[in-house]
This record gives sequence, structure tokens and C-alpha cells, in this order.
Amino acid sequence: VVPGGQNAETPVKSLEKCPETSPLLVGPLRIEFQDPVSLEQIKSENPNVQQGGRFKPKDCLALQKVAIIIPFRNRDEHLKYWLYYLHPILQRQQLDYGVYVINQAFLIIHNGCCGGAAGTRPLLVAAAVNVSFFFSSFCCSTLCLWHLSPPGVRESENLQDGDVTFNRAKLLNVGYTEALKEYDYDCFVFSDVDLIPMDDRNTYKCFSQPRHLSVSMDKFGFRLPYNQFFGGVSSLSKEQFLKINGFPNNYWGWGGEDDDIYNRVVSRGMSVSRPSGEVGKCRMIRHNRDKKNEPNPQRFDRINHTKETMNKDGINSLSYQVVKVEKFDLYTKITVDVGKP
Ligand code: UDH
Ligand code: NGS
Repeated sequence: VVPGGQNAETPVKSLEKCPETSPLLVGPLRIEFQDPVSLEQIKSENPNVQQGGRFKPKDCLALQKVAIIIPFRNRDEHLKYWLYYLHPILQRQQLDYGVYVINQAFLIIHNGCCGGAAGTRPLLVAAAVNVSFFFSSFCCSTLCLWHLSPPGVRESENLQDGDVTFNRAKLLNVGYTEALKEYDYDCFVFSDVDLIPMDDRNTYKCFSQPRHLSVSMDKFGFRLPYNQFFGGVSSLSKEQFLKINGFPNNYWGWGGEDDDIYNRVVSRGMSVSRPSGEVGKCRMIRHNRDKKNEPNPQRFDRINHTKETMNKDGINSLSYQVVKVEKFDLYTKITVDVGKP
């Protein structure tokens, strides 16, 4: 012992757990979408967010490890607002979190896309993805990914991003699976890209029951459109997610998949937890209907049969192909081919 009371070997102080309610919360927030935001600005305003959109508090041990999963295609403007508003909120909530944007694309594998371009392949390999856009505008209206595989086996792959019907719930299943390959997450928040909470007391974490977080949306006059509504933003612990066999994979196009998830939750004896209407206020970025996400005519029939289908359609039957994983400063983008109807 060194005179004065200091040990020669000072033990490394282990972090204390963060408090149940973060002292950093401020309550109601002003959310608006008039002024444009840039990724550079967001990056400089959030210096503690690590590559891939990861963060954990420095001064305490976060209570939950949360993967935030965003189903995505062609909504970059919305994503910027989401990152702009959510990163500061999630940090104040003292979560250990990561942001995963699951981008739906569709791979077409065939020999020699873009005609004569195949011969120039070796030159293109290094800058494949950037150069591909050049070819796309001339040749295929798609992205071409070039591979080093033996000629004739996989000459090229075309990546289309808008031709196949959107599948929100399947993308969420992919997000769950891919996030777990990276970190031992125990909680999953599934969020549409166009929904922003108006109060930071609406904590993006998991609860003893599956949680619906977007309970009072501006577009519904700040109320639930119906009691069973489970769309927008929801959270499930890993255990809750597995208990319902994840989400359905066969809802192509708009509507019903959130009702199916609700049915799964209730049929496994769980209930839905929600914040109060005040804390659960949120704004949606107004937009037109996307292409290839038309209302699914099968949705009513499907939600009538959740109980029978949920055991064989879900995380246990999920299949997809990862096309690309990109680590950006503010989020991880995982481009996937989830097939087509
Ligand atoms: N999404 C995309 N790209 C798409 C379709 C959906 O990123 O092409 C994602 C996105 O995260 C979106 C979520 O899936 O927030 C839900 O899909 P949605 O936007 O179709 O659902 P929403 O209820 O809109 O927001 C329905 C059509 C609204 C028409 C309004 C006409 N005034
Ligand atoms: C229901 C849909 C849900 C949808 C909700 C709100 O009717 O998937 O409306 O939609 N269910 C069926 O169609 C079976 S919204 O007004 O946000 O576009 O989430």
C-alpha cells in the first residue's frame, strides 16, 4: 500500500448499471420536416455514435442491448430525418444500440449483363459498385455487381431495387437475424423509416410484454386507429420474438402483416404494452404510396389464419440472400434479396 491510501494496483472500476429512467430525458420534442438535413451535419452533431450506427453510454452499463431494425427501399430522404431525430433521443435514453437498415433488392444472376461490358470485367472489379451505376444507365436500368467467380459460373449479377413487391415483415425477420450475427442483442425495435417520436420518454427498449410504441400518430389525430393496431414502431425481446416464431414471411405488398404479428402475440398468451397517449405521440413524414407496395389482396384471408400458419411460417422458415453489408457512420445498411411472391 502506497502511503496516502492509494493501492499500487488500483482495481479497474466496473461500471454501475444505468438507472431505470434516464436522467437525460427532456420530454416533449419539436419535430418538423421543413428544413433539409445532411448526413454530415448529423454526424457532427452526434460525435459519440460509432461506425455502423452503434452507441453505448460511457458512464453506466446500459440495461438493454437494442437492435433497431428499419425496413427500407428508396426512402433516403426519410432516413436522414430518422437519423437526425433518433440518434440524439436514443443516446439520451442510455441504450446500448445499433441501427440496421434492411434494404430490399432483387438479384438476377445471368451471363453477361450489359453486352460488351463483360469483356472489361477485370478492370471493373475494384470499383465494381460505383462503376455499375454508369453501366446501369446505358444497359439494364439496374445495378450490376461484378464477381471474381470463374467465368461462366456467375458472370454477373444484376441488382434491381424496385421491380419486386415490398415485404416489410420479412425484412424485419432478416434484420433480427443479421443483427444477432453482429452482437448479442436482447431487444429488437422494429421501426418504419418515416416515424419519429415526439417525446423522448417513449423509450426504444423492451418490456415484460411486446410493446407498441407508435400509439398516437399525427395522421390518426394522435389516437390509435383501432385497438389491435400494432403497426409503425414496436419492440420485442429476443425471447418474445422467438415465442411467436418471428414475423410472417409471406405478406407481399401493403397491409396486414402488423395485424398478423398482433395475432401471434395474443395467440401465445402475451399482451401488448403501450406508453400513454401523451408519451406515445409521433409524427409521420407524409409521402405518396410507393411503387410495388400496393395493398395486398390476400391480407384479409391471411390474418384470419395466423394461428394455423404461424408455426411453419416465421423465423424458422426464413430464407434470403445478403447482397451487401455497408457500415456507414450513422447506420448499417444490409441489402438483401428476399425473393418474390
Ligand atoms: N418502405 C420502404 N420503401 C417502400 C415501401 C415501404 O422503405 O417502397 C418501408 C418504410 O420503412 C415504411 C414502411 O416500409 O415506413 C411501411 O410502409 P408504407 O410506407 O407503405 O406504409 P405507410 O402506412 O404508407 O407509411 C401507406 C401508403 C400511404 C399512402 C398515402 C397517400 N396519401
Ligand atoms: C389496417 C391494415 C394495417 C395498417 C393499418 C393502418 O387496415 O396493416 O390499417 O394503415 N390492416 C389490413 O389492411 C388488414 S395506415 O393508415 O397507416 O396506412 O397498418
